[in-house]
Amino acid sequence: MVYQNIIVEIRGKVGLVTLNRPQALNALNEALIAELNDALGSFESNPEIGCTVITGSEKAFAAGADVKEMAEKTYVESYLGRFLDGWTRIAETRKPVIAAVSGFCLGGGLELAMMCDFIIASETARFALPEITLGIMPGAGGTQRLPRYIGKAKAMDLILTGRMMDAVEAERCGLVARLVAPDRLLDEALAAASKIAAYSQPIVMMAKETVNRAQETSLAEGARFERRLFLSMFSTEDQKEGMKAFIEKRKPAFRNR
Ligand code: DAK
Repeated sequence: MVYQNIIVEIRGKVGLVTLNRPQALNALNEALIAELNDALGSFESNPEIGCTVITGSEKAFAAGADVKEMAEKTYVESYLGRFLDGWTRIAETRKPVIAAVSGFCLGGGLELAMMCDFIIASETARFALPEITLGIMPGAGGTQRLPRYIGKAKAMDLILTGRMMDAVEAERCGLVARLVAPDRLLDEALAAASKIAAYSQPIVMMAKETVNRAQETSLAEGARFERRLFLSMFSTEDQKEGMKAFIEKRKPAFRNR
């Protein structure tokens, strides 16, 4: 696929996607989402890649779904044409994905960032779900994921008022994992991604799957799921290598087996 709305690079074991529609503050149109899905799919099937970073520009991670593309849609046309169906693919990614966010991260842009495994933000980042101002509500998981990240009270505040939250507030309330100076953003995200990608890939993927279970099930069921996957790790060569390397005081050489 030829990419016109994103830039795709491979940095060591890390896949890097830069959203690239500067004329529209990286508004997420159907073409961009299709390209993003294609890139994520190629990283998923590439055994050399262990983690992905999605980033935008200094001014905008993404200012939302493309309002100009949506404005005149009818229900039947959207339903029959499966408009916006492609968005769910991102949350199904099995390898870890980090969102490196600078500038505006609004609407569908924030929903995309929340589908990633964690967000590293620059001090300039600004977050909002402003859909209410357009006569709609969030539709790509925002009403479900935001309360899970930051709790009901603050999620209600943001979704019902549409107000913007700055990066400090976003970190304080748990939306953002790390806050960094603007010129450090990509380096920090790539360093985190490289660190993850150097670990055993199947173990990392199982850890991601297990943490995600915490959002979907009861504590008892989640703990049972964790126990089952934990014990299964003793059937991997990487568990043997990781523990042996610790005892022998050397770095482990994981082989994804
Ligand atoms: N869509 C289309 N174009 C956009 C855009 C957007 N979301 N955001 C900005 N742009 C365009 C502007 O129209 C402008 O284009 P020109 O006029 O130059 O042609 C250009 O980007 C620069 O924007 P501004 O001139 O407005 O720049 P400012 O610095 O003055 O303002 C701003 C920046 C981010 C505050 C402002 O652009 C703004 O408020 N943008 C809209 C933010 C917004 O309302 N976002 C939420 C959109 S609704 C779903 C999946 C996803 C969604 C729903 C369902 N399913 C899977 C079912 C998501 C919905 C949304 O995100």
